[in-house]
Amino acid sequence: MRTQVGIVGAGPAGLLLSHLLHLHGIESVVVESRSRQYVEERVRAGLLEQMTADLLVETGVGARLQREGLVHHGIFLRFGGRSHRIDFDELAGGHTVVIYPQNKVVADLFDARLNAGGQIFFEAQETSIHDFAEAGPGSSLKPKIRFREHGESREIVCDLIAGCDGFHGICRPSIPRDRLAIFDRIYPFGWLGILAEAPPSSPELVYAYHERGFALLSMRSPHLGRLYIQCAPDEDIEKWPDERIWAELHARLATSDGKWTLAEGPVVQKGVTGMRSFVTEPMQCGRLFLAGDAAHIVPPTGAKGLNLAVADVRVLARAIAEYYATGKEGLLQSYSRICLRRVWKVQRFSWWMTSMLHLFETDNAFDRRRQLAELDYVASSRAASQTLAENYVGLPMEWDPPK
Ligand code: RFL
Ligand code: PHB
Repeated sequence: MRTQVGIVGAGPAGLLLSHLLHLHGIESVVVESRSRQYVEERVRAGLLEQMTADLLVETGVGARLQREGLVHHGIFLRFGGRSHRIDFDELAGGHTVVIYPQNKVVADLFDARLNAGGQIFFEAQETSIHDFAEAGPGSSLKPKIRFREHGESREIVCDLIAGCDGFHGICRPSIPRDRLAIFDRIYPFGWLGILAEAPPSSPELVYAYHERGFALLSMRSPHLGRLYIQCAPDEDIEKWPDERIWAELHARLATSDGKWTLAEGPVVQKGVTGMRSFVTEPMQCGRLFLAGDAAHIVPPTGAKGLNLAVADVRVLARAIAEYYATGKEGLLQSYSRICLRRVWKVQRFSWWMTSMLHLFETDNAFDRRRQLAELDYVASSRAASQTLAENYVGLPMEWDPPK
């Protein structure tokens, strides 16, 4: 079959791109290796920058987000047994963040695409992409996506391919190795995360630095808590019965006045996530454009992965729309450079939050004192807390490639 844009991956990046292109009158087909139910139930991110939430609302897929999203005006840093609030109203020009689960974002986008007649192939197997490197101006070759659906071979011929298939997808590895540079860092720890049927014990997120390791209190709704503790990168979840997880959360999140308590509830989901920073340069090759986790990964401490995927797609949709409207390649050719400018700033922020808040096994007593001094500085200096706040709520979009 033929279409204008072939999209690999029905995560937030792929689905939002398909939706934005549709609003520009551009046709796309999405190829996804998992079932709709699997993608909709996958527990992932929970925090949207205001710009991300606004885009969903402005493009008509934000009705449930407006009803159910929890707007937060600050976060707490907890260290030395005390809490320090970072106030976004005061420090970030009134920008906020919204708690709304990624799986609901994805479900809302599925509804929008399928109601508009969009085509999504689920449970595609053996997906591969072809002829993208050679396609483009002056070439008669067209990029192709091939896969098997219920045992039958299929081929999608398109003008452009968007590689939105996440970190473990096939698009990035299909680019000839000598046309990419990879930058990465793997952290010597992971996060053990739980979803608990318990009301959140704090109205806003709590990021805790503790000598036993980092802990984070987040939430999904007024009845559902999402909590994380720093653990070994290859931690065996079997060694963590619920009681042990709660005991560790109590210890790491405790305040020294003993006044704060953590509400417990049945654990309905748990898992371990590794942590890495990763960037591919450039994010495009011929007629293939990578977006979201396919191109870059951040450690979750800054809550940026999904937001960065949305920022990429915003640029890509505009570049593709300009290409079809005018035939000009300019914005398409600048796609990677425009995105990477933001990607690297967000990488820096995510690395900084991660290194300030986690225990590194190679660190000594000096490093612990230095981390505490840094937290104290962030909590007590307006300039430093403003730096955290403006990055956390989301940096403004910049459309010019870096000089
Ligand atoms: P996704 O979501 O991984 O989607 C990729 C899709 O591609 C499919 N796929 C394929 N399809 C066809 N053929 C193949 N060969 C394929 N291979 C893969 C996959 O099935 C999938 O459906 O990437 P995308 O769209 O770029 O979205 C990125 C986000 O999912 C990710 O960055 C965030 O979840 C990161 N993240 C957070 N981001 C935030 O902005 N705020 C947060 O609060 C936040 N918290 C988190 C997070 C990620 C976490 N984990 C589990 C890594 C918390 C955690 C614990
Ligand atoms: C989440 O709610 O899953 C979450 C929130 C903030 C983070 C990371 C994850 O920094």
